[in-house]
Amino acid sequence: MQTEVTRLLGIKYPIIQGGMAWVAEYHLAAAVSNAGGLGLIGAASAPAEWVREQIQKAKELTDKPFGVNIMLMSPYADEVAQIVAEERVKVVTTGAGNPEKYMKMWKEAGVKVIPVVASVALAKRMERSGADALVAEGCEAGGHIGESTTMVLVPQIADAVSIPVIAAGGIADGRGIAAAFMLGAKGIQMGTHFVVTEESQVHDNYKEKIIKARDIDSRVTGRTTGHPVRALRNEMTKQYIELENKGAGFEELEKLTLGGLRKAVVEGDVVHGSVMAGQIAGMVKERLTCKALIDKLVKETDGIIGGKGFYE
Ligand code: TUI
Repeated sequence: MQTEVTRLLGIKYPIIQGGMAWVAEYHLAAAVSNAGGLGLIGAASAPAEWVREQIQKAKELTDKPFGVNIMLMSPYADEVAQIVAEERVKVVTTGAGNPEKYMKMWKEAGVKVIPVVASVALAKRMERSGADALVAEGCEAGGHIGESTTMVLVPQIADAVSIPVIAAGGIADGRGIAAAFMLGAKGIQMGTHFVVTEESQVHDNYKEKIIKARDIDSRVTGRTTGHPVRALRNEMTKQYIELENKGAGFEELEKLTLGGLRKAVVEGDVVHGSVMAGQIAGMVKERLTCKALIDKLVKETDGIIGGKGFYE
């Protein structure tokens, strides 16, 4: 599965693990990179020194390339951006904003820059600012999302830019990967399936909640506040959506979700916490090691489109 993405990043397979807040720590990132994909450490809203430690620990576990995802709404984004350059991390992905102001610093440090975008407008702007590739993330994804689905976003972005596009949102098996290639992607990013891998350090309750999820168990909160977030339905999403329907304001709603992701991932409170996961949760039925998962994905994808000219 050699594509522009594997060549750009120096990896074996064009499969990237999403930089999920609280979930994507160094054990997971190193396991994905060791299995031939690209592992990411999710900086989320963590302090910069935590991110530096994570990078150093990942370097001890793998000699393969790995990356850091910077959540641009973080109060520590400036410092984390600096650390990524100092530590000569191979790849940075960004989410929930526009990373333009860091681009020059990263390029000078030899860091490959892959912004996550949810619109054609931002995709074009990122290409102009020097991005090496893009992740086009559809609203099937978990966490903070945009408006368009992967099915419509990926081909429009692939047509609008000449840098490689990596599809994300709604992909959990070889069929999804093959479909992404047909839409014009040269690689894919997956989050939810990696949450339940053996190497993932999240609370068992969180993994079980994903494995038990059905097709209809996904909800989006925060559409009224302009911060839509996809999670599995539970008491928190129920109360949130009820309050939204009653016209509650941002501050009241925010109280309900504050610290909610940590509560679910670390403490295992999947009733009142925020169990962010993609719509694809209903398809995730087994816990595998990262290597077994990636090998399975490659085999399935190859079985569908291998030799048809998509990996070039
Ligand atoms: O960033 C994500 N997904 C995330 S971030 C996150 S952390 C969080 N925790 C609690 C509440 C809310 C968030 C959880 N999941 N995905 C990448 C992504 N970026 N999706 C959409 C976007 C995006 C949206 C708007 C990127 C840029 C943008 O506008 C930028 C601009 O200024 O034009």
